[in-house]
Amino acid sequence: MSTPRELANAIRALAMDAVQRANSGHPGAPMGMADMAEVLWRSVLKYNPGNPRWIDRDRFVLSNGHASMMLYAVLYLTGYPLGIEEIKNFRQLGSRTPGHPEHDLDIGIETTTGPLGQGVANAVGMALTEKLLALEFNRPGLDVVDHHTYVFMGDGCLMEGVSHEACSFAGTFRLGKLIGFYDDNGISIDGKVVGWFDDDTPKRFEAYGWHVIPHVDGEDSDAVAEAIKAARAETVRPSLICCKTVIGFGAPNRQGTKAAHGEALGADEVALARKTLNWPYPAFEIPAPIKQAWDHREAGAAAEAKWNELFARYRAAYPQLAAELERRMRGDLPKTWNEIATQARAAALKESKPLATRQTSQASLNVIGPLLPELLGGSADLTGSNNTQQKNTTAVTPTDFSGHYFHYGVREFGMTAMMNGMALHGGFIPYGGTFLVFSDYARNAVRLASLMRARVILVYTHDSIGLGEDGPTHQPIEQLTSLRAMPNLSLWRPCDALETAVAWIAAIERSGPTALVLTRQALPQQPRSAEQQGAVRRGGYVLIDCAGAPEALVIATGSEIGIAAEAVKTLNDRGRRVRLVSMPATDIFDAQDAAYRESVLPKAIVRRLAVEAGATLGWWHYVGSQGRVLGIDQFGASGKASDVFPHFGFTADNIVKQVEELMKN
Ligand SMILES: Cc1ncc(C[n+]2csc(CCOP(=O)(O)OP(=O)(O)O)c2C)c(N)n1
Repeated sequence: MSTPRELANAIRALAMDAVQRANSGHPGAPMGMADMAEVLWRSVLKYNPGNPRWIDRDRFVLSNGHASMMLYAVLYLTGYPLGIEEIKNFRQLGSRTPGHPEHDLDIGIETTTGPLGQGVANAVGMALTEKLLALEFNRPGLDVVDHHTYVFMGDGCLMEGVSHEACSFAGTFRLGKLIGFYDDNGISIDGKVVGWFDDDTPKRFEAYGWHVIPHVDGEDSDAVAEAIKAARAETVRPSLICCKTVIGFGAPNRQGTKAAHGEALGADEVALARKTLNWPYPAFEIPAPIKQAWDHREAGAAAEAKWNELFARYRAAYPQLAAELERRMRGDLPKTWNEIATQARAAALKESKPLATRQTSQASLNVIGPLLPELLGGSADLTGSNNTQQKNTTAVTPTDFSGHYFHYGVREFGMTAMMNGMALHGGFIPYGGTFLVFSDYARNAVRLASLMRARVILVYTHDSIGLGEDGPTHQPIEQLTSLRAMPNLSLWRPCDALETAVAWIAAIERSGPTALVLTRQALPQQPRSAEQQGAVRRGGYVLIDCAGAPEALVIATGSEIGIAAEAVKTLNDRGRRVRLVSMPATDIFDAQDAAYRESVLPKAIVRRLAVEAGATLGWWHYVGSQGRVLGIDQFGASGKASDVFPHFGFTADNIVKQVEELMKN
């Protein structure tokens, strides 16, 4: 029978061979963590390679994603549909084995990792979701939601601030089924970390309220197994297992050095490592007994069959709950969704008073939320400003998980990365609020949500200089443009209640992230025909038209629609023919067919003015070389919104003037 070390060496061999063949990649961490992985995947983890979507599987996150070859090796060895050809194609264009793991559930990859620290936060989000779903769906003797979340992290993850945000949160919220492994090898890219990372990590995690198991020899599978046993026995606090490992373990001249971190070992060193590890097999060849010992297909299918039997009993006793859990985990909206959306639109259409879009957003939430239990909100300590808490909900607290809202604390990045984990786990559509200007703090998590097409909803209020007295530190300028530049992210900047409701509906229906950019200050409600109401969903539409062919176009979004409408009416009263286009979601407008886009923005009309209280950069594309943009390419100013807007030229009079100047050309 193969020893645990031999089995772990299969990971080491695949990692060093794949990196060698690609002549690119990170052999060191996979070689150092191979024994930990062997114990976890062969003796602990609950999974079925034949069904990577099994809802009660344990979740595994490789936060130190540069160690991707460890994960690919394990997925191949245990029998996921990831063949040896894919291992040989490591890092090649079009392979399933890219440089860093990319969310790919068909082969068991739960989340995209590589940007260090975020995997830890994803794992916290997953563990949080498991705890919420268990409370909501489990019934006595029928624990159909009952799994752990495991995460591997390295020095890099722990140096990153986001690990602090997420791990502090996990400790406070007592996520007892979260188990982290710290790959404590003392090395990062620049060398020995002691020169820049000398924290007492066990003490740090104890201070967070974690259960810490320090000083485990990560290359001793018995010690690792013991530690995992202790971690699983702790049900209240999350656990951190601190594993001392040797980076590049087995490569005699490279192990323990920074040279093992991020480059191929070289043919000679690979040959020497084969000797050291007593692994005499050719590259990419795993002897049958070792492959067999790793193969988890049968055991995994049996584990799932056992759960299926439990779930059948659950379904018999609670048919509705069973169907609901399955629906939620599939991410399908309820059958009643169209009616819910209709209600939200109808409620918005009833509004007549000026309201901030953060208020109309709250109003939409109050309609949709009670009918859509998976919609789970929170805010990074700006609940009263973001208007994110649905009426009649209470917040989840560390000791009471029956609530339906999260106070994430002042942790924009952690919140967003945790929401990614929640969305990926399945069962919830998370949304979270902060000020638009602080989206920058969270930005890389927004980027990963976009890369993974995770359904998270980012509620960004205080969307411009219109927030007033808090001044330039809080007034976003370039954020709209920079978020719009992000592939796969949808962004809405609604101008009133109807556009806000439509934005929420679009966000909920979308498979991917959406940012809702909302005002602090009140905005008037715009009148619309039934056709215009329907066109809001197209991201850009004619809000005010003139009699006859327009001579000029004004394109505006959000809070600038009010003054633009006033200006266009004035111009048309003066006998001009000017059209106003409302463009709440440029990405959605851009995705419309050419005929529709032409009908809204006819090419023949070259006199165009875009109006938005933000950077002008993105608007030239819409106004062309003969157009103008009324925007802001400098930082804002502290003062009353009613003073700051005119200060930067945002008045109906100035729009009239700008259009008249355009007309002179
Ligand atoms: C946010 C982020 N910053 C920088 C990097 C580049 N990077 C990749 S690995 C690494 C060092 C990580 O050190 P450690 O976690 O100790 O990994 P090990 O050396 O053990 O493989 C860095 C800086 C990254 N992937 N993500």
